[in-house]
Amino acid sequence: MPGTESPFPIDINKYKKLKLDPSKPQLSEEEKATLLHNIQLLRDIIVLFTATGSARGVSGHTGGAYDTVPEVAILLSLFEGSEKYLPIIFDEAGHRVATQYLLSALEGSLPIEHLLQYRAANSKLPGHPELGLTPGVKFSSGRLGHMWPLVNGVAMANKDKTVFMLGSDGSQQEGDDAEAARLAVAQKLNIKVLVDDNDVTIAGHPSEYLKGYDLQKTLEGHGLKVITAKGEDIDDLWAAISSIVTYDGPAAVISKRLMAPGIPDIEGSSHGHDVIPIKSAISYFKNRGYPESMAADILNNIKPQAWPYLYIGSSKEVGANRVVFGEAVNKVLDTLSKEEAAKKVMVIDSDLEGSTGLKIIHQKHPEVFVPSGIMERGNFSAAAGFGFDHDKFGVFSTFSAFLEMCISEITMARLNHCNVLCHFSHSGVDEMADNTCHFGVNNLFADNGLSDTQSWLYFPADATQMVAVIKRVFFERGLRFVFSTRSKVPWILKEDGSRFYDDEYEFVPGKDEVIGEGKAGYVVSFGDMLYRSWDAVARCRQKGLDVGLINKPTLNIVDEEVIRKVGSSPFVLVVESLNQKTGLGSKFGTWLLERQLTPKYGYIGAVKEGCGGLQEQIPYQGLDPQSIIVKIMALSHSTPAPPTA
Ligand SMILES: Cc1ncc(C[n+]2csc(CCOP(=O)(O)OP(=O)(O)O)c2C)c(N)n1
Repeated sequence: MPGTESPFPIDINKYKKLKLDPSKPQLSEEEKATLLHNIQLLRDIIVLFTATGSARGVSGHTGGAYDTVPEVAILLSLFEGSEKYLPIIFDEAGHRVATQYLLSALEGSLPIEHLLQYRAANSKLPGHPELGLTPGVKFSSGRLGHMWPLVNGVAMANKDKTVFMLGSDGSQQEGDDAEAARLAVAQKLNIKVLVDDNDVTIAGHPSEYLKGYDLQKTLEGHGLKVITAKGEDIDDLWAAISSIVTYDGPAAVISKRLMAPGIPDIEGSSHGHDVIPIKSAISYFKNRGYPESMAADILNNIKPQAWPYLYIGSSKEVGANRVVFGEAVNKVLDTLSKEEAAKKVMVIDSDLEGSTGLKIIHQKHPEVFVPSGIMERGNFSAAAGFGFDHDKFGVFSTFSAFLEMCISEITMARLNHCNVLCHFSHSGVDEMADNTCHFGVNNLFADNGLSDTQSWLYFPADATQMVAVIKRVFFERGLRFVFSTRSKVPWILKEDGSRFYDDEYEFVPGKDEVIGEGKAGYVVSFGDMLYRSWDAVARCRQKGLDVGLINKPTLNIVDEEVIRKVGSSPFVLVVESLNQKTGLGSKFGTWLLERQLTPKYGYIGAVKEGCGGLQEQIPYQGLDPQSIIVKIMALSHSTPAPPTA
């Protein structure tokens, strides 16, 4: 039976339990053979089930989890041999979640067949481990640099145990890891960090983009005992791990290896960071001596799921606003000479240039571009410092989820009157297979200045509006935040079918835009929710309910004229994919009331942990057009509650 209905074709029961004693730093021949057998078996399983993420078009990560299998096999053998270890394999690189799903299957918490649903919507196998969601998963991880500090506390609470954490050369770039190392040393915590130093992250090789970064020196400098080992030499790796396990105090093994060793197409390359392509997985298994049909029957029979829906009021073509950001910046830079551009502008990346649109700036305007590490706080502040000069402008970009990390730096940049243009992509929840830890839903946290300062938060609704926003605000002073989604968005259309935002359109900061007038009430929306709201509004109108729609591309500034217009209508509904607790809807009601405007009021946004998958996330949060219509109907039909005595 092909596809995901197939029985899992690799027998997990061939895993052989093994006990290892760290007081013996040399493996016997038998121990070595068993370890190598287990490593190969577990690696094959990881390759097969992560490749289903490729097949169903939901991406994923193969190489990192595959890399750390030798460390995992050794840790399982230590846990088998003694109770003095906390039997959780914490991992600071949550994208290596395949390891945790595999461990769940090994301990019997998940049926192995279920792993073929890797990253499928509602499978409970999302892109990062989420505690409480997946049977057998023992912690949440996914934001780099966030795990070691927490594991320190776990070690403090379990003083009689040795606590392990898998590390990575990407995650170790985060400043929090340095703080965690210092605390572990100061408190003599019995914590052991096993770092996969494969010299690969998303955007390239740390040895090239972050010269001087040296894990051995860094961790030794903090005071840990550190051993660098050959990760693919099991004798060397065991000698190193046994040595740090018998040492009393914080210690690390740095495993040097190529990314995805032994997987021909992706070995040593950044492509190994992502999910393995189907073709490479099939040839990997062929090389490994499996019949070709084994992987092919499964992988070739999984198809990406399409959700055809004909939206009213937006184009069939879609644009990737997160990429358009970079194109729009290039258009501005094209107007300057290279020398002028280099003097005036600095664009800094945090290992996500391919995802947040900076790559095309890197390619076309290398004179302004600084590739940097996974160090969002430091990189943001560097951009701010560049823009400390009144006539210079820093540009910073990462995912919206990590805006939460930079709040304090944003405050200090504001107090230093810096000029920074920030692009936070992957806002909201749409198509976020990476799931909850990657949701970018607290964007309004960026508006954290007092009332006597101003920041500007912009969320363009389509690609033409994105270009217009950047053109207008690029050389404005102060802190400017521009948001985009992971998903593409269509162009907003007028009722006559022409584009609402055309090449003549000029963006005005702080101005709300009336997409459609209405007498029955207004929906206020922005970004990726505007076209969905426009569809919902159009369908209400077809049923005779004359609803209007407002685009609010500047999230945090009140447009007095428009708020009076919508506030004088029977109802206002704010629709967004940001956090319902902290988004526009949580403010708009106050803005109405303080102007003595009292329409019926409702607001909807993201309300719960994600369901994984892509298009499924929006309806799961109750944000699809049908759900918007239900909310519109409820507001337009409900009568005000009678006043209480
Ligand atoms: C705080 C934070 N910043 C950025 C990311 C996005 N991101 C996920 S994995 C990754 C690169 C990780 O490299 P590494 O940990 O060495 O993993 P490997 O490439 O070896 O799998 C980045 C930048 C993230 N998850 N968390």
